[in-house]
Amino acid sequence: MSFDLAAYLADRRRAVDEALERYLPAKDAPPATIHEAMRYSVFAGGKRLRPILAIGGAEAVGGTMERVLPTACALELIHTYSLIHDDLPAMDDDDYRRGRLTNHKVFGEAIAILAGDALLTLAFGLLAEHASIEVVREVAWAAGTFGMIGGQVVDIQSEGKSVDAETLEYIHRHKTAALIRASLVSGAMLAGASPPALTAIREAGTHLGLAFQIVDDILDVEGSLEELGKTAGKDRRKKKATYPEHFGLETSRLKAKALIEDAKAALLSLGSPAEPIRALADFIFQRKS
Ligand code: GRG
Repeated sequence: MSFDLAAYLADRRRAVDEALERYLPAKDAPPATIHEAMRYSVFAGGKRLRPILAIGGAEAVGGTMERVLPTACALELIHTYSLIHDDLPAMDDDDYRRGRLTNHKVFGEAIAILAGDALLTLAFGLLAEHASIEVVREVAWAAGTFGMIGGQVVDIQSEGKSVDAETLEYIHRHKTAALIRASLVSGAMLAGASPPALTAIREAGTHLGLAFQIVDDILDVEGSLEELGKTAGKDRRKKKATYPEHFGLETSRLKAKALIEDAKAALLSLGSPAEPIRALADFIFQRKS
């Protein structure tokens, strides 16, 4: 029987949402505005891809979802903080995210900045309490200036310029791929993965992360506000460095597909427990939102 990814995603997403519900401060806990703003963006929908990858990373090496749930939630909180800040007028200046108005459109810029800061702070609090020091380090590097923030800096500095393929790959590997890889790796680390298993997971995460961002670039060209939950076509209007702009749509699709196959090949040595991540790899390529 083939693996039922839809059921797997629905089950893991429910568990992640229930845990997030527990970890986020109550909407009416004072000062209520900030807690409402945090919850507004976290519970606006979202695929929960990073937490599910953390769970899949653990399960691939014999671990359990329960052990990694707080870390999985921390990764989603960091991701949500990056979306809130990325949407600010000083950055991408977006009105829609996850199918609703962006955080600053509802709560104002000051609260949106603080909501992002608060989610990041809460995430590291959760990691400190429930993860290992190795995982805290992994996530900190992935989210920081040698990871996501570094990629965002080069992305912003490249707007309106024609960048070479190396810079484009640098942006994508850092802005997006670093946190995706850290998600898989953190789950596997907490589950006590052996060094060879961790190497395989790290390699798969590197390929998956880059493929994810290339597909994101393609969706920005081909998708709509209804499908994506955010304004489509923004990359072109903002003259962003993207794969379709640099290589064309068809070559970008081929590159993403090759990366997905590389990721699946890296996971072969882990056998059937890695089946959910292999199915997730295909999902990343086929997704429409
Ligand atoms: C502001 C520090 C800082 C970093 C911003 C990741 C990032 C860097 C910005 C997010 C904006 C963006 C569109 C990034 C490209 C790919 C990406 C992360 C898309 C959104 O991720 P999904 O599709 O979103 O997993 P959901 O809503 O499903 O969780």
